[in-house]
Amino acid sequence: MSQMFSVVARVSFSSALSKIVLLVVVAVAASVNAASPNVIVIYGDDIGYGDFGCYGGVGVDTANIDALAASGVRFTSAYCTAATCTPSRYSLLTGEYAFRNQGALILPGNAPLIISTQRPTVASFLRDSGYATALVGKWHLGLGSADRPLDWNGVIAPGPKEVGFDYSFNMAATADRVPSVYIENGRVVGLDPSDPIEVNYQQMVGDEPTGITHPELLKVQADEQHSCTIVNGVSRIGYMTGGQAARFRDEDMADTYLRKAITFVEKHVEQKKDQPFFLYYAPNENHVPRVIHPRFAGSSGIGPRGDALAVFDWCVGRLIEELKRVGVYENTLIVVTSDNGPVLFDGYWDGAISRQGEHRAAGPFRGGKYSRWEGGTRVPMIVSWPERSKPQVSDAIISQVDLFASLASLVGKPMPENAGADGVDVLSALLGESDWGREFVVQEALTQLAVRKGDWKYIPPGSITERGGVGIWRETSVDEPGMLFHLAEDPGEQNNVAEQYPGKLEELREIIFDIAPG
Ligand code: NG6
Ligand code: CA
Repeated sequence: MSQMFSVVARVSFSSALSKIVLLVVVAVAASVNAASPNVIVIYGDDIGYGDFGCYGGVGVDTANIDALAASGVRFTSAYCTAATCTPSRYSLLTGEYAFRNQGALILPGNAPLIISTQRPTVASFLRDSGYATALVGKWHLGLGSADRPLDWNGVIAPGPKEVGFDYSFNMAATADRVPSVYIENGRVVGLDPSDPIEVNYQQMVGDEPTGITHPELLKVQADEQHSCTIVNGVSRIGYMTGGQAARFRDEDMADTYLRKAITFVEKHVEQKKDQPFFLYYAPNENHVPRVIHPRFAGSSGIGPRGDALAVFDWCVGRLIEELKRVGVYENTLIVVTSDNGPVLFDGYWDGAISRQGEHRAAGPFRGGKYSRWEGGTRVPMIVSWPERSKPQVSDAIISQVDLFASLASLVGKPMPENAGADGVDVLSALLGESDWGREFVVQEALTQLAVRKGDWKYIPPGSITERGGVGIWRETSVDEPGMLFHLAEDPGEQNNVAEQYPGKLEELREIIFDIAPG
């Protein structure tokens, strides 16, 4: 155990025979319980409630995830905190609802870090509790500080390391945003110093082709927002120049992240078998652009979006195989979930809508990414710890914001005082030891809120934004006093019963008011 410290006590005493100097070496284990498992959070991107076979998904083979679900706990009422990436990731790592941080909006690739380095995160907490910690995959929580421009050619900090990750291999934001490079421990991988990177979201830098000027160079056509600099035949959001040798190939991204995740586990176990690890593994699948490696292209019956899900499933399976091979699978708690609900068309013409067939990405729920309908934040979530899990399907209401408090409970330590306080310890639900999670959960979409309590869901006045089809945004206005749904009878949120149950509406309205006044 790395964080063991030795107390060497020199106790001298005399006896009838001689003076004996006794060295008493007392090894005191640090705070981690001997039994503390490794923890791996596999955070899918834009994967909907209905996308995996075990949640009813059709046309895609997700056998590895389905098997994990069968041996662990599969949740039917698990929520990410928001219907987009940055706020959900913020909450998962900090234990704080993202609406409390005004910077927790979909970030451009050159945004500064939005997590204060003073704030404990799941990663820093586990690190301080004796875990080795690693991030592999999508970051999208900003890099660098707000008071000076980030130099992509130097040390990129503060970032993952400063909020608790010993090791990091990540992209800055999303695959559809520049800079299209990997960053390992705060440095762009494979950067040639004579070809420095420059990034700009306001205006063009350099003279490289864009989706607008050179559509003939594109592998996949894109809408205007996604038509800036072309990297690897894909036009992106934002402009970049330089860093040619460092640019990633979308087709290889899943393999690259998987290899880094596996290498981290392998090396760690080889060198420090007794120290537990925390791996936050955030693949790109199935965020746009869905540019699939040839060996998976066409592997699903529903086009590149399904192929991306198959890739995700394959990565989960490979990682599990590796955990088994190095002998740590049994004592590893694995969480598989998603950062927001599904979206079919999200800027690139990849056939996700026309080819979906019978597949319903949000399952029985209405809406998806960006929206306050259930489909925006109710996500698949599977928790498996072979040594401990009581396999079952659980209807407990839980939120990803609860992860921090639950892991604190797992390692038997109190939450740090200045940690996010919105989480509830739902460890026993995560392990299948209880079917109770939390009483209510707040859902956010593009800064507007909703709340679910028991079977009821309340959507305050405002609007609901959705992708309505290829190139179409749909906006639903929610008038006073808001909308009320009974989710058990009406999971698809079709019948607004606000008028029939004014008392219930008031009860839920007050929850929102108390938790987010104004
Ligand atoms: C949106 C992008 C979308 C996607 C999303 C972030 C436009 C029109 N759309 O702004 O393509 O990148 O941001 O997705 O620019 S998320 O999963 O990281 O939140
Ligand atoms: Ca996402």
